[in-house]
Amino acid sequence: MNNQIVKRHQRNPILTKAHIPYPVATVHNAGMIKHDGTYIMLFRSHLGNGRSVIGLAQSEDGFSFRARPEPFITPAKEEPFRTYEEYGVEDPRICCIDNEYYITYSAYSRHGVRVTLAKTKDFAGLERISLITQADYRNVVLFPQRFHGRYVRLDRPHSEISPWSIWISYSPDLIHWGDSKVLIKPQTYHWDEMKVGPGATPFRTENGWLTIFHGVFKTMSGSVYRLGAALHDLQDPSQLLGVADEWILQPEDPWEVSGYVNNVVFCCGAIPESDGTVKIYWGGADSVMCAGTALIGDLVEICLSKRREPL
Ligand code: BMA
Repeated sequence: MNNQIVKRHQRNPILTKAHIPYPVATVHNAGMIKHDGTYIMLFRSHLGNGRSVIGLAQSEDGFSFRARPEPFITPAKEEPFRTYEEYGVEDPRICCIDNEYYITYSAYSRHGVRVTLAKTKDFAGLERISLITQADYRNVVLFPQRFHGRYVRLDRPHSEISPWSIWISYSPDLIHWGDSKVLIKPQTYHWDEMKVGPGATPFRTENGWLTIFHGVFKTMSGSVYRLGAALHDLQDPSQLLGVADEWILQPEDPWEVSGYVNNVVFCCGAIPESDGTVKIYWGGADSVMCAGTALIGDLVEICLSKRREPL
């Protein structure tokens, strides 16, 4: 069964508001990276006013996390970021390029949602670089290497004519982006028929770049967020080798089914290990952080053997 590709960790949820040393209503949608052998988790929390900040927790084994006493990213006080982060910062992704950690996160304001790019060398401080999208973009994930000298990202613009789809764009400097092309669209009467969006930072496998994305299906009792997988060509990530027709994870545990937003599993980070497994992290019901493990080979296999049309 496809829902067994990802084995849930026995101590889920692995991080909740009870573990956070400052007052928060939720802990979810965390970006992940391994830094000097330590697992770093940048997690989103709703504050009591309904707006979000980003905290940092760390772990030696990838499952037991300890949160820092203060949030790591709060809305900027300096322009131009202050205007666009007024309503909060959400859903970070982390990507290591040339020994620097780049963080992309949603910046909410009265002008819509944009994406801020920031960087750090060691997770001590943070330097904001630029707002790298206009409004109505979310879920920017960077590839951890350049292709023919250019940086590459996946993102998710939204328009009424082409709702919530996954696109690819290129940049010489991480700031100016272009040559955009649509890669994956929601499929009618399918588990992702309402929206798709990039999830975890892509990771390299022998067979291609593996991406984990979310797909949304609208029901009579609200929308259901599930996770899917896609495989991109190693040399040219705009070429899809396969998009798995079936989801790899859906809300099933009580803390995924019911919470701040019911029926949500939402992934912003995965960490491939040298033993052929990948640790996958997801927010459950926009309330708690969960983790699981999959065999990278199984994810590749489902992308190649059970394909659906990307567009
Ligand atoms: C999306 C985003 C995510 C959230 C999801 C489910 O649109 O807001 O941050 O996890 O909805 O509520």
